[in-house]
Order: sequence, then structure tokens, then C-alpha cells
Amino acid sequence: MKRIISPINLREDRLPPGQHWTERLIILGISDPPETDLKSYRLKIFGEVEEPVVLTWDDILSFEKVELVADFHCVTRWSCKDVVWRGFHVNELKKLVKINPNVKSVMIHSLDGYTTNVPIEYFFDEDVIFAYELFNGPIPADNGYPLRLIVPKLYSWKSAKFVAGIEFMLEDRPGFWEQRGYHILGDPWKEQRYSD
Ligand SMILES: Nc1nc2c(c(=O)[nH]1)N[C@H]1C(S)=C(S)[C@@H](COP(=O)(O)O)O[C@H]1N2
Ligand SMILES: [Mo]
Repeated sequence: MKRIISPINLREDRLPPGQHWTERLIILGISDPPETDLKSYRLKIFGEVEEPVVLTWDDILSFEKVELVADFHCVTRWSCKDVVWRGFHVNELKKLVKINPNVKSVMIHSLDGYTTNVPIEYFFDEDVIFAYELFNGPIPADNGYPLRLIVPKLYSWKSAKFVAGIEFMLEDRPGFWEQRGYHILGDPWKEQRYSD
């Protein structure tokens, strides 16, 4: 299995400004986790693509499995070191759909109604994966079962849990927290917590 260590773990200023380390992930979400049955679960890839694609859970398991080790930085100032996720790399999507070359941003849609936007250059990055395992087992319900996006270089509200849709967009558009005052990008080293 291919192993990726996020470059953020290797920075000299590994802990971003205004953050402190915690022992474990703290569960944060807009509601209780949705109930999900893998037999009926579907992942939709749509928007600015030549042909939209709908994936089953078996399709997801057929992609090359990768392991990502990455620190996790929450905008509420806690950070967790060396979290281990397993799943598939975002580049798998490029094999499935022809993406409009003018795409600027991606909106992630989740089963709890949550959305979050990620600029295309942050989305297609070396350390961005869709994870279905956390440490030694399937992702627990509270942490995003069955599938979550992990974007280590941005605050963790961008690491959407319970992912069911990936929408490619020509213009960036704010998601759930971005509409409610969170920063449109969210770089922890620039302390892009809230929009002014
Ligand atoms: N679908 C969904 N994803 C989400 C959220 C949410 O409410 N719904 N909360 C975000 C926020 S604000 C944080 S800090 C992290 C928390 O991840 P954890 O509960 O696994 O620690 O998930 C992010 N992803
Ligand atoms: Mo958060």
C-alpha cells in the first residue's frame, strides 16, 4: 500500500499559530451522524464534467488503497498529530471523469446536508484523499462514516465527513460554514479562521 506523509507534518513550524495539541480528534458536527447502508450508498461526481458518474461502494473499494498520515487542525484551536487515514487518492477521479479545464473549485456535498468548497489546486494535491478508514478500522460514524475527504493543508472544516457528492465548479462558491463567517480558504498557517 502506498504511504503518504503530508508535507505539513514535516514543516519546521509544524503547529500553526494559535493552535495547541490534543491527544485525540474531538467530534464536531452540525448534527448526529447520518445512518448509512453501504449497499445503497452512492458517490456522485457531477458539475463541470463531460459525463457525471455515480459510484457504488464496491467501485470505491476497487481503487488503489493509500495510507495518509497527516496532522489535523481545527479552527477551534485544537490540533491532532499523525492521524492515520486510508482510502483512495483524489487523482482516481481524473480517471473516471473528464473535468472541464476551466474548473476553479470543488463543492463537497455530505449526507448531513453539510457542504464545503475547496479550490481546485488544494483539492488535487499530493496529500488529499477520500478516506474510509481511520487508524485501524472503518471510519467511526461520528468521524465521517463511510467516506470523508481529508485536506491536511486547510482547517479541518474542509475535511467533509459523510461525503456523497463531488461537484466541479467554474467559480468558487461558499459552503456551509463559509456562508456563516468562516474564511473562504482556511489556511491554518495564515490563520485564515474567519472572514472579516
Ligand atoms: N459532513 C460534515 N463534515 C464535517 C463537519 C460537519 O458538521 N459535517 N464538521 C467539520 C468540522 S468543523 C470539523 S472540526 C471536523 C471534525 O472532524 P472530527 O469530528 O472527525 O474530529 O469535521 C468537519 N467535517
Ligand atoms: Mo471545526
